[in-house]
Amino acid sequence: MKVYQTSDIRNIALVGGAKSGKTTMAEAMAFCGGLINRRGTVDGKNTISDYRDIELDRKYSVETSLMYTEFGGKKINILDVPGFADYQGELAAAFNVVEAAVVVVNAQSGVEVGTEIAYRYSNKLNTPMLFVVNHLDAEKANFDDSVNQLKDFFGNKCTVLQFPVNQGLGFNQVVDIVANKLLTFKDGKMEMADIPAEHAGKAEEMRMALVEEAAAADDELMEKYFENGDLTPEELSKALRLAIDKRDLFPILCTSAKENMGVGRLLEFIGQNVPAPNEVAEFKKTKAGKELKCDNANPTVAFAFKSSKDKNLGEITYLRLFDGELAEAQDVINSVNQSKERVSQVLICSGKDRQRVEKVCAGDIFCTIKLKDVKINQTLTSPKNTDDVVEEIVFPTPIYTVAVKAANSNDDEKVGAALKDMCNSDRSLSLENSRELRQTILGCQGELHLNTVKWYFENQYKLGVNFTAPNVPYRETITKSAEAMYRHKKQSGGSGQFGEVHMLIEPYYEGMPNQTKYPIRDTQEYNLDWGGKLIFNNCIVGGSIDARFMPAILKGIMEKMEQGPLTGSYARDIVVNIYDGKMHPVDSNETAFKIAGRTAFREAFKLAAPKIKEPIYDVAVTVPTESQGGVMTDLQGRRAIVMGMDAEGKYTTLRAKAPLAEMNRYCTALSSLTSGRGTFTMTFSSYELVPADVQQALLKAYEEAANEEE
Ligand SMILES: Nc1nc2c(ncn2[C@@H]2O[C@H](COP(=O)(O)OP(=O)(O)OP(=O)(O)O)[C@@H](O)[C@H]2O)c(=O)[nH]1
Ligand SMILES: [Mg+2]
Repeated sequence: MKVYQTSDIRNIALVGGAKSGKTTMAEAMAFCGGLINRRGTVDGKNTISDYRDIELDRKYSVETSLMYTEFGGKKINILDVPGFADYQGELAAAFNVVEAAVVVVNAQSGVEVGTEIAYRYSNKLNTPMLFVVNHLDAEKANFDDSVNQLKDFFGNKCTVLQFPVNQGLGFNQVVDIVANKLLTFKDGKMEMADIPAEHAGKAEEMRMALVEEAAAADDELMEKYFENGDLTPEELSKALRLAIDKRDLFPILCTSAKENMGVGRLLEFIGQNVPAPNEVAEFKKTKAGKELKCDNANPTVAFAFKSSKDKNLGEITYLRLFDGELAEAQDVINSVNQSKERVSQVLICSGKDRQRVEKVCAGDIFCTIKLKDVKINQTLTSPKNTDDVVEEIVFPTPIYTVAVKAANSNDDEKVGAALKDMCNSDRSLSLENSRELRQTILGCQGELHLNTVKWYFENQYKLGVNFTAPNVPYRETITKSAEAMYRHKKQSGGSGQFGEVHMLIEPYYEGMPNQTKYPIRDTQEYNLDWGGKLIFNNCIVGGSIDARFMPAILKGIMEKMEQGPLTGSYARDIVVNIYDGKMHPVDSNETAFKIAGRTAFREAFKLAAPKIKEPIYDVAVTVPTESQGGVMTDLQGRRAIVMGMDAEGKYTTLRAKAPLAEMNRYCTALSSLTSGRGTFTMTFSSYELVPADVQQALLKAYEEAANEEE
């Protein structure tokens, strides 16, 4: 297999709406490059990039596939990224390792959720972008509508470089403004001819507008344009390349991936107008801010952006080489944890097929196997530049959480290992073993993402697993003062136990003066691990309880604070004053005082108008303005209080405070209220008292559960 030089490498990601034709496009690209001599189809389950069992089963992409094609002497690395919004983690990774995103748009539906998400990432990461209006052979294809929507959503940088002559059934011709030709597609071939008179006027007008726009990318070109009133094809090409790279221009091109029309020309366009890895306006940086210039002469910097587990090969690590070369059997250092690694094989991917190469040049994308311990977001370097750590990919934070439990407790360990595996290769999942909730909590991007996890459990790991709503981390507190005493006395057999504790408990609030009706001898303030405070005051006079028993009393109280008297939730924000008690000269010991402290606390708690507090979150929901009303009504139905709203472009962001208990599966509801276009974030705000009816329901549920356990 040939080694491609950096200047001959192009890295692109195929992104965009679900089912817009990315996988079909990737297949046509491989075909155009002569890598395959028959094009597979997604429905025929024989494409290069949708090869995983789950993809064959579902007939859509679930993971990004790495493949390549060769066109005009250039190696074009293609990342075929899944389009469903729930697989955004794949999108985040892909955007970090390519020089341009090719956003595939379905001509029948225009701008979709996936188009908008792709645009957002491109904006955030400053990645150049090309739009390809696909499905032009479909009966309902509407190029003009699609273009208008693109401009409407993403502005006037969206520039038509090709338009179809005969879209819909029978589609086979495109006017190419840059080539200044009519392209006709027939039997997988493309012919070029002069633009017929009926389209020549429009084409020339568009070409001149393009020349003027593109020339603005460079002062020298602008001067030439002013001098001659036009640019030569070479000058135009240079101008385009600069404008695309600087994100001053988003070209719009035309294809039918299914019929392999326009795909060869698209590859040629990419070869000519997407910068090589060493020609970009902005280089990737290390965390320390050093530019990685994709130069073979520099020491190696390879970045792991994806990993997956293969039945036979074990872990496959996908890497992008941001600097230097990398050869087979090269020793490298994982610059994140300083461990030594050997890259025993350098593999070039074409979906599930891999070919060994002796080395890869700066800028290339490849994979390798059998690394000891390299995770996504880690960097491999030469021993001499171990300070180089590539800026990490920021994966989307999970917005949907579920509690996971093995159906059969014998499988607990296996389920735990499978979850860990999945989270290792998909960083948009999260996993937490919550001691407080006594649940394993899996975070994901939505219902479809969760279904994917379920599919793996069922079909790959063959494990029965139950998914339930996560418990809500309630808190318990008191709302008035109360006193209680408890005497713990046991005098059967040998040495007995005796301890008596009297306490006054009061609600704690921020800034309260630390004084009670009893004089305080000693005070201790505890910031509880679960939030809130416990103030523990020793108000004993006359030595009714020895100071040495105070820690035991505190321990007993803490035990009850950890498992509150109402529902077993953590208790918080309480002042405890120990003001009296009794000891026995022989039988008093720590255990006795611990029990007395715990029980007196429980009794006082019950008398102190105890209340349940629930976590309230700051929620920011961004939705298309037309669905704002429905979203607001839904939020209010969730006991949320809307705090304000801001409009920006077509979108409105609603800010609200909402109880966590009501926000379970919110992503699903929001998706259906906004046709998938709404997004939201949630951050913890405070604990607030639950309404009386909610408290009643919680107490009842706790009682029932406790009875069941007995
Ligand atoms: N008529 C027509 N159908 C197409 C075209 N491109 C793709 N399709 C069909 O559209 C469906 C979806 O195509 P895919 O290639 O799987 O789309 P995708 O964008 O990869 O989908 P995801 O990966 O799930 O986001 C398939 O049935 C394709 O045959 C096209 O240009 N014209
Ligand atoms: Mg696909």
